[in-house]
Amino acid sequence: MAEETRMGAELASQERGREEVDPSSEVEEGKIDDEAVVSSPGRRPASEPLQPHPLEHAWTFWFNNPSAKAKQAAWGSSMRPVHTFSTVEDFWSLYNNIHHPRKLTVGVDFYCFKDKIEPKWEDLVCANGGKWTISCARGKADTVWLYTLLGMIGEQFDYGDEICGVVVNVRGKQERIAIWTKNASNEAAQISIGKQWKELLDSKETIGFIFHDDAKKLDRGAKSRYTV
Ligand code: MGP
Repeated sequence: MAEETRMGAELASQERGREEVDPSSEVEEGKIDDEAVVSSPGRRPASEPLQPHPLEHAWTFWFNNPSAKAKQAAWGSSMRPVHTFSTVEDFWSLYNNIHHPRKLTVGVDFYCFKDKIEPKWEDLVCANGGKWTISCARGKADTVWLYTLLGMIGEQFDYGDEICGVVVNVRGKQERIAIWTKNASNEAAQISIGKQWKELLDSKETIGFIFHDDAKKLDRGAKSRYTV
């Protein structure tokens, strides 16, 4: 199995492990559960230590604090790296202990970026990049956030090397999720990422790609250069 697919499968299987057990699927009292007594060849003997599953990249969660943001002079001066992880297991233990977008305060920006890439236009890796954005109504972005994280850290994108990270901007009426990429002018790579993101989310919505250069110059007047 290709490494990306294997990691994706591991992430997904751990996600399924979080789902609640359906009581109707439990074995009837008095019946023998074949699954429980027949040893599966892939099953780890209890004596073997559990090996963590390394991700292709290390990733860092960043948090931009809204109360400090209101007072700050320069944008991003309240932005802080929170945690870095590099295994499937560490991802889940962090994810299960951090607030999901629905629970975050209005004004917060929460990021998951490849380690050593700062989520700023000024970062040298981001400087010539851009972003694809999906908007959700307030409180509705949790699934998009999780599936995007899983697709990204599980290396499900053909142009995964192009990806810097993902951000959720929590605002009064909406939550915006954006994937930041490195080379905005590489149209084929951006289109592929946009299309694969929509497939991953099973989304029919048209989404746009904005160059950071345009956002810097035109702010909210920046127009999408690509759409899928
Ligand atoms: P935003 O928070 O991405 O947009 O950028 P939003 O949510 O529409 O605006 P908000 O006012 O509700 O937060 C808002 C502004 O932050 C931009 O217009 C820039 O002035 C600044 N800004 C955003 N980013 C991502 C950067 C950045 O990477 N570098 C710098 N220097 N400023 C940024």
